[in-house]
Amino acid sequence: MSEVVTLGECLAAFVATTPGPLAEAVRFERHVAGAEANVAVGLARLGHGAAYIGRVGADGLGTAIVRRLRGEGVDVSQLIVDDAAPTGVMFRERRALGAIDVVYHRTGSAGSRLSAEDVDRAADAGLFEVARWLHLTGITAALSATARTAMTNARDRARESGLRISLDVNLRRRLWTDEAAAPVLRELLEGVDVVLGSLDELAVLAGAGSGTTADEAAALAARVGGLGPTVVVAKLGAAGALGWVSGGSTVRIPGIPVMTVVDPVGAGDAFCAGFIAGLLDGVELEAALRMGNACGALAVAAPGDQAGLPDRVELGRLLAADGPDTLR
Ligand code: KDG
Repeated sequence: MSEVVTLGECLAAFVATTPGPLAEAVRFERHVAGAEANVAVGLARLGHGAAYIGRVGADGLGTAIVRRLRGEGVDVSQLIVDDAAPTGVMFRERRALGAIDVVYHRTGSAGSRLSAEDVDRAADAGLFEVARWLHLTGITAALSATARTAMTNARDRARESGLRISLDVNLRRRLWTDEAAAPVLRELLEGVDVVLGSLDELAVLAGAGSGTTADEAAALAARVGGLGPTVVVAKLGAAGALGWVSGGSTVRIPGIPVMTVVDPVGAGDAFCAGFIAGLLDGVELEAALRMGNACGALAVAAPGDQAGLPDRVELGRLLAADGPDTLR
């Protein structure tokens, strides 16, 4: 049985093989994507078993997702194959410069049909009794009304069972606006222990204006902390990360220089996996931030969301080169 439970939508991601705008992309590689699934795979590679609650379609893409997650050691016993809707799909361009655009085909997908009953079934199977951690992301809340109730049900069950809960804000502006997302995510925060996000995401959550700089990250994290969580992490990308703990102390760690960024998408999920693994290991906040940072750096150095997620040996090597040894 798994230490971590997560839920969401896993997608088949068709990623352009060459850099340039999507309009010019003619060749694509198929990857498995989905923020929560990326975190589950990252945790499994680091030796912390994860169970994934979700739905895929009864089609080849759904089969590919199930095989991939199972092959990574993720518990897919609660990943339902739903023959009433297709597996969600995304197309993603590659860019050497500027923001990366995606096109989703996921409205009405199997993944968006995730429901509170799916979480009930997972709970009946004992998932929440043995786990120590629940990881959620804002993406699931944007999928559908039923997916949102699945999240609140999972959060409430996790609280009842004494699990720690993390929420990665993960705003997806192709799914909803900041104005629509902010109140929903704030409501979901109740009972969440750890909130993670980029500066712009934390600003939306806190109702702060845009344009926060890395130097203002501590004040922004404290504002989010005022909404209830005991730990807030600002993911600063190449500039590293900042952690805030209730009571007001903060830790800032620098980024790890990456010579060639192959594919930046999924770095935030890799960070979450490394950070949560650190807290489950029982290391201090700074060491957990370093683990998250190193996982993010390794993820951007490989194509797709999951290929670069490190195992303990790879992570240990990078951390040994980067700073204090945080290996178990
Ligand atoms: O964090 C990476 C995710 O954005 C990607 O895997 C796809 O989950 C995804 C989404 O909904 O955009």
